Amino acid sequence: MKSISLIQFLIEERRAGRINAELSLLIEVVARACKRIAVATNKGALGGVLGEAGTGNIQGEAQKKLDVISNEILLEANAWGGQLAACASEEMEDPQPIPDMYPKGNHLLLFDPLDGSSNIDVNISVGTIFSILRCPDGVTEPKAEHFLQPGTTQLGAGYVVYGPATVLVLTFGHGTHEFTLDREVGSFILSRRDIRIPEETGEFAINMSNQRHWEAPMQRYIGELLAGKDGPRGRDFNMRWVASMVADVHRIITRGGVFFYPLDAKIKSKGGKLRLMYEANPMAMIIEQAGGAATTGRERIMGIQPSGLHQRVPVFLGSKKEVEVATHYHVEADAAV
Ligand code: AFP
Repeated sequence: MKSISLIQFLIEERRAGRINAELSLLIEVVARACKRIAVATNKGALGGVLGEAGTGNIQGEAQKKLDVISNEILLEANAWGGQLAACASEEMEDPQPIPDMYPKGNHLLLFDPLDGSSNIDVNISVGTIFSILRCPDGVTEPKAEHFLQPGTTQLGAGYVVYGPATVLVLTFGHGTHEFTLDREVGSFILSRRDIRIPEETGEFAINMSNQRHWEAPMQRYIGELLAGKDGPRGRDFNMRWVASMVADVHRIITRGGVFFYPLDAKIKSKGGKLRLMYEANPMAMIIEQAGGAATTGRERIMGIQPSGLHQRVPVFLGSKKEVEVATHYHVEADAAV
């Protein structure tokens, strides 16, 4: 089969009228920046990139050196291109405007530059997650409130997983597609077009150590999976938990499955663990475009009107049937109160 590079794919999509030139260029710039992040990440201990940076981020989390390096790579790559009005990042409290010496564009880029960074020092896959919004008309100096758009308004979303292979998964509202980095050529090559996630699955991902803190409907749902074929579900289930959302989601994109980061008593006051704008929303778009579902356990993630740039939400995403069963248990429990 003739290999199709990311650039060829984007040109095809532009000719088909499914993407415009500015968005296409932006995706290429982000993909190129992620190749540089892959090089930095793959150096491991030899690159002096492991360990703590000695700084903290807006989330109050200690930053890894690669968190900072990845953030800088994405900011630098996107400064001069002319497609963006501003960037927002998990690593920065406020949006970063495009420097005045460069032309501005009509897009807003949000990213988690290195998701799963607590796994870096133990050489487990990590990734970059990004979301693309339109900058409101007439806004030349975007502030945080200009980013607060529901996930349904995303023009595009993607992630790159830095694993045994470096893989980009991308959507701009016309299906979800996968590109694998050909390191010898330095190009992302189309490896799966129009991915479909099976509606049924026998595999779930959750951090079981939080079980005693979960809400009752989550206890019920996971309890039924653990009961296996002798329980109400009548089948056995397998469990995985990488603790890198990008790696867990990529497994689901590849073979189906369902991922949960539910509310629990420890994080209830924060609203959840994962961030809406640059983790939950982009992953929700990717999953929905692949035929899956993504909710908070009570509502569709992409329907949420954001209230803050670093807002956190519970995340249930993946194979549609399991997301629907778990969500139904929560809605039913709320209605019974
Ligand atoms: P880090 O980026 O701090 O490693 O957090 C990763 C993450 O945001 C997401 O990628 C994982 O799914 C989730 O946190 C893992 O959370 P636990 O460490 O509580 O299992």
